[in-house]
Amino acid sequence: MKKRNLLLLAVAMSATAMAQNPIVQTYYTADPAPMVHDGTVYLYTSHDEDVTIKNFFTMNDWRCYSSKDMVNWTDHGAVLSYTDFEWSRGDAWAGQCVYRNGKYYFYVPVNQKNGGNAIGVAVSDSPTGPFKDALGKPLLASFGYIDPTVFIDDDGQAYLYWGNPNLWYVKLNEDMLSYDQEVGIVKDPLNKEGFHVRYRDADKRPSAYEEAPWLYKRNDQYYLFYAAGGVPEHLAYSTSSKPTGPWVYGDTIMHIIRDRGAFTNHPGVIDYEGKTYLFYHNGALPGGGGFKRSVCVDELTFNPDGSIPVIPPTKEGVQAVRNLNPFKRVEAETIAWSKGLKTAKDPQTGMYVSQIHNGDYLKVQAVDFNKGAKRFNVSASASTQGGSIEIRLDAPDGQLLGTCTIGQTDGWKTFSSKIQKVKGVHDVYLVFKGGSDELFQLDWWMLKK
Ligand code: FUB
Repeated sequence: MKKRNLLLLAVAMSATAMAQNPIVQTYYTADPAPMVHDGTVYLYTSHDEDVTIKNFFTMNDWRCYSSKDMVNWTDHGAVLSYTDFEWSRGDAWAGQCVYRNGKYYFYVPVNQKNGGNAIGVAVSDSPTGPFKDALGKPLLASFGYIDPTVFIDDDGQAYLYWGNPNLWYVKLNEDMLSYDQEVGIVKDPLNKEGFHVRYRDADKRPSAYEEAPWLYKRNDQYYLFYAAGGVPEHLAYSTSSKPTGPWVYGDTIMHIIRDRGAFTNHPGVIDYEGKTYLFYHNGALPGGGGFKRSVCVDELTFNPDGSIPVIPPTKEGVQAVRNLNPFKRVEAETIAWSKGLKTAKDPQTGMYVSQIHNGDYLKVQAVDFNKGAKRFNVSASASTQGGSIEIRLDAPDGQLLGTCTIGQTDGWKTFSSKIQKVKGVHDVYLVFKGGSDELFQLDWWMLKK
């Protein structure tokens, strides 16, 4: 191979090794709604099905992921579906889950059986479900009632914003299942002072506001993030001294994503471990696009006056905020990056990694080997042919620490293999080898000293 080709190959390989966005590769995910609770980031997403029907959003359920380090995301699977609302016929679009008084409230837009838009609320005792329809009927229902977002202020008052093409809010009651009837449903005027002007105004809407509101507070200032445009959408923000406005237009925070974007975008903003993060979506996974989107995350910073500089969407994503301890069981579905894999759930094992074929791999980032490990243990199930796992450092073709052979099994079984001793913090790649069929499934792995 010529020197120039070798150089290009090296650049391509390091770009693959570095990629962190989109943060989920096993499914198409969209409409991120992050929630920080008890030191963990829970990321709720909508889910674009692999097969798009009638060239339109094909969305049936909402998925949940969690992370303590912002780079390795544990897949909790689909935690709520439109079928959990007996009165719904589909369109599981952008929702948000919030915690209050020991319960988790998941606000979601769906289509009613009679065809109209509606916002439902499901409740659970756990952030990862199961969630159940709390009311047995919509909380709110009318045309354009989509994209609910809930913000609980420091005084305990909760606000639910939503809507496209209008922007509405209600003040939720303490029960989170009803709203202040005296205040009622308030429609924002969406004037140009608050939401700027449209630069593609074929649809004659009053301002650049499109959809996907997200309310956030910093230093007594309220920020409303939203998708603006129209289509293709960019992300913008407005500010106010009150959670109910009047809003003052801020600026664009993310331009239209031209390189492998989607025609929509959708913001979700959190503070975690001293930094602020913007979750959004693009169309960057293989086969991706407007109806096959993928959630990404990048850091959001503030200027000294509280304004927000434009955030360029990156492939590299964000840095790990802490290292991962591999001497405790690591769920196989805790993944920083993967190729060719899916996840699945069964009642006995919970979530596991599935669809493993020769050449597929998964990466776990910032793994702290400490003073070194002697063995790699893994729980696998191989009713088909089995295969092997290469444990490699820092790249899919990086230093080989060991190879764990997975024989045929009748159910889940723990396999173990010796590995070379390395110290310090590394990215770990589990690279799967074997024949041409599906090899095995993985439940968890861990290192032994
Ligand atoms: O995911 C379906 C719709 O696309 C959402 O409700 C909007 O926010 C846009 O992302």
